[in-house]
Amino acid sequence: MAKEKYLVTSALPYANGDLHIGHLAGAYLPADIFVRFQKLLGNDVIYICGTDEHGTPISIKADQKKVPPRKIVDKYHRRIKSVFEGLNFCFDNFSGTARPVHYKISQELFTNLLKNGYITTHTNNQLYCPNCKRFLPDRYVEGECPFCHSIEARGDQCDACGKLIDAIQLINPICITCGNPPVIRETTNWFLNLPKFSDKLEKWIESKTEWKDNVKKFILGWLKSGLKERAITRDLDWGVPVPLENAKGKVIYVWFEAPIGYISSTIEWAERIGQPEKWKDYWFDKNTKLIHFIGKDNIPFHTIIWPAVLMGQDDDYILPYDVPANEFLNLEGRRISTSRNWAVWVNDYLEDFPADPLRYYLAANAPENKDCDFVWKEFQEKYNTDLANILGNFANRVFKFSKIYFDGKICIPSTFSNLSNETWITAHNFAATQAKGFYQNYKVRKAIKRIIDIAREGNRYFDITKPWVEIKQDKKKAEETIFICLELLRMISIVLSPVIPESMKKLRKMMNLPDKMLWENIKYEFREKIVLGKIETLFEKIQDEIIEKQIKKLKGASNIPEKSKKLIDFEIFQKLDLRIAKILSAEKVKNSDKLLKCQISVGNKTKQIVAGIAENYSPEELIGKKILIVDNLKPIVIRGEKSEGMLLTAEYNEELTLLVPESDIQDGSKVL
Ligand code: B3M
Ligand code: ZN
Repeated sequence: MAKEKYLVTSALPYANGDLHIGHLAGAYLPADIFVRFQKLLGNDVIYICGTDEHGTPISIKADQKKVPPRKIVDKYHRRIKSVFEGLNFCFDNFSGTARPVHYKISQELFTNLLKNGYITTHTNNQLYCPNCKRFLPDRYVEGECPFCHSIEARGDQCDACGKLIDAIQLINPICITCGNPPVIRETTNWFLNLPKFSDKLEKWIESKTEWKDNVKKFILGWLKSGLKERAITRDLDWGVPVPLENAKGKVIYVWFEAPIGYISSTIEWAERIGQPEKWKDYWFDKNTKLIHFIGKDNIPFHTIIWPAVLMGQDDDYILPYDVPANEFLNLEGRRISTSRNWAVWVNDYLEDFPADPLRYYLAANAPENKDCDFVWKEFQEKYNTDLANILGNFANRVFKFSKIYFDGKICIPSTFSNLSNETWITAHNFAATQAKGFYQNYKVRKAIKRIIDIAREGNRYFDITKPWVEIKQDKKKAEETIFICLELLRMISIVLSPVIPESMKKLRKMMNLPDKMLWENIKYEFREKIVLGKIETLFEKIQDEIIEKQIKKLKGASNIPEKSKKLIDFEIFQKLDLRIAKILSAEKVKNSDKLLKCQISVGNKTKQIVAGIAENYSPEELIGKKILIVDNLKPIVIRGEKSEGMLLTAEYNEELTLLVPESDIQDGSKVL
């Protein structure tokens, strides 16, 4: 069969924060599974991603932290990339949009559209904050949505109804930096003439009969209400500069250039593998199926604006073949919220668990057609039931039996009973036909169900044939049973590998099967003898304690008011001696990235405190700072350094800040 060609992308995560499970469930894990599946089929597929490093999400974060945007971007690029590695993602390239290769191609596409008459310029009214002395594009302003009247709409999009907004349309807008209402000021910007693409876009979308309903409905509705020109430049200083003489101080709008990141990351990949022209084999070959995995809030950008950018080029870029968009994932019955820290952060998860349990639960419970809920208890139960009890137990009993009675060496039987034949055929059908069809259509939940059914069938077959009885009467019969069961496990080790690659690798190793495999190996392959390798437990049960720890962590870190919070008596609080202290000097603790030791003065005494703030503060910037401390803690020794108290900080999502008095009060003062 001719190989198919795929270019698969996941939405580029903003490099302004860490990844949580909601991100994974939407645009990332489904893509990784799809790519692994296509690679198994032997198709020609590359998987492209990177971080989205521009736009107001980045510059606002940089403003808040008072650091250059580049610093934010580098930090989160690193963190996001390492999380994906921890989860065994198989990206062919993971780039970032603040790199020269991206600037170059973005500017080229912009210039080309301009030359072809698809970009216009207008001087029009924009929101301007006289207090902050700046224009307020996109997320710098919030207000009431002109469409659904939700009061939390941002200047670029309303999360409640998903509509794109022009900041100027907001009702009662407010500058998010200072809280003042903005005024209106004229400025010149460049606009993408979307109406010119209306007919083409409509025809293109109508031809997409296979697309998910949620996606098609959304776009057709939008087209019907009429496309308008959209500003694709911004008065900002962080971004890809508009490549025109008369556009000083303007950058290209992030949503114009971010999807171009899919191209620039492919170019970077081609250069990295030493075939710099190879990216064109994908982007200019009409046989390539370009598939963008995204969260549903990104639909309009990927199905209207981005295809228009591609359609307006001289070069014959391919258009998206499909844009599978998942719904949202909630957490323990609530919408995931980064601002309230109601989230499971993937870095945190990886400290306590390997990748596969999360991959499994998120895939088996994926928000494919409707919003879904992540519940820690269900995570435990799903993993323990499907993997530990059904599949793990099946593997365990078969392997154990083989070791005890056959020394781990199973020969192929000369004949098969009807039941054995039927069992093999059913399993093969579940794997080769059904699971395959489901994977191909992004129905991973169903694929998983079918695969676990194979293990269920296996357990049933084992129970019916009773090899522990057979072995006493007819050793050959017992060997036949075990042989069939090993066949089932072999199939599972292939077809479940897109979801839980590490565990399936382990399973294959126990059966002495090669790491590398192809989907076509599901079919029966004559092996005279199967010799098992070293047997280990495939899936360790997840215990209650560790789940309780997660629930505690979630509730403890979130700032959602909680009824069951432990209350303490006032007397206990009174025992704390909280004081203002002044930092006299500070230096890094040897062999530690996190710890600083500070000499502080508290009224008429000085003492030393060791604090885990080295990643957030340099010793120099601390000198002279007034801070809050707990003055009556029993001294302890940390890394060989005495610490005689504790300084108070607040922490949110890896960001930490010292608590400081509002006015310059004498050190030693009591905090009441
Ligand atoms: N960074 C939006 C988001 O993270 C955006 C996706 C870009 S895909 C080209 O929700
Ligand atoms: Zn302001």
